[in-house]
Amino acid sequence: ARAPIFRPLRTMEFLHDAHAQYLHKLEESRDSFEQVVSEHLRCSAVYWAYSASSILGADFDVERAVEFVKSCRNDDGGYGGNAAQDSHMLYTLSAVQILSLCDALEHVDKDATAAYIAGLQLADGSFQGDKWGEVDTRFSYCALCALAILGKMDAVDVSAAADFVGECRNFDGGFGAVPGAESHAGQIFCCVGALKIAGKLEEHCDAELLGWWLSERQCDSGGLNGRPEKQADVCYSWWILSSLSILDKVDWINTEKLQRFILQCQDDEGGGISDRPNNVPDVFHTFFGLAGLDLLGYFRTREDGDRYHSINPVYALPKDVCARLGLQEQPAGDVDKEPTPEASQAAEAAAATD
Ligand code: GRG
Repeated sequence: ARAPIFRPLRTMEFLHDAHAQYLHKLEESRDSFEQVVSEHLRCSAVYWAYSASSILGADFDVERAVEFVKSCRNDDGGYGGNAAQDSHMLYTLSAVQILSLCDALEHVDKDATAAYIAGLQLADGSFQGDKWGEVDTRFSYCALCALAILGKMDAVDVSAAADFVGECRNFDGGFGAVPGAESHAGQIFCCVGALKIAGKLEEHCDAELLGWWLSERQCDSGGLNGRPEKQADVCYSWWILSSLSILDKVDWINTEKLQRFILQCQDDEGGGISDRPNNVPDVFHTFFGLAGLDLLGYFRTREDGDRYHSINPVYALPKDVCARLGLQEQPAGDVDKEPTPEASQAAEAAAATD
């Protein structure tokens, strides 16, 4: 008999132990295909793996993580994606996040790292990713998030940073990478997060219109896409749910359908979560799938709910780590409540003007 083209529908059980083992194996198998192709961004991969482990309440090798981050540090105060690589804003945030997870921020020279970040801010408030000059709202988020964690927000012009992010807002309520660029869910997370950290969310964001745009991203499969007419992908469970969570509008999507979609993306053989059902898992989607389930309140409904660590939607770090750092707690978001009549009306009005 011929092998079936598609595997039967995967289990709806949450595979805690398989995921913990998958993440543990990643730590051990440095020469696997996945590890080799992600060598250049290893600092971020380590952040995804360790924050995923934290959500699961699984152990990771703190000493090894700290040594690795130290090896990525450059004399300019920034961090590269791996040892002997140029500094970049993306990896500087990942480095600071890993050290936060390890409770080892004393290994950062806070003044030097803040100066590196401040040196990448331009006169219009935007941030370059590195000395080569690309500007993108991802880097605005990375800059403000890292500085908030380090307690060094005063190193940059926060108000100008927020004004630049505001310039990237579009007619549909979403945000893009630069002024005039298409709205994209990944950039929206960065912009909403940056504005929240800057304390300027209300000034630069139309929460009702953006809530409508974000909730329109749910596809028939229950998964979320990153912009109209694109495929659903587990990573948007994070980029969109974190934004909805900051706006306190998680209940504007069908949370049960999204939960089912994420559970279907689990690999029931080797653990880990993939972008779509039946695809190969990777560490990026494993972290964002677990973080998405957490923001949906899924772990709180489980009998073993106490072992999980809830994630903060702004700083993308466990809430207990944020509390330890004195970072502001975000509203939990009541995922069971119905949208208020005012919220539904506003969303309908916004849809009518599209
Ligand atoms: C600490 C969580 C955290 C993030 C740091 C790097 C960063 C800040 C944010 C990245 C935000 C972003 C732009 C995410 C999108 C990533 C992604 C899946 C891009 C794919 O884009 P396309 O055009 O995919 O290939 P679509 O889904 O539009 O077809």
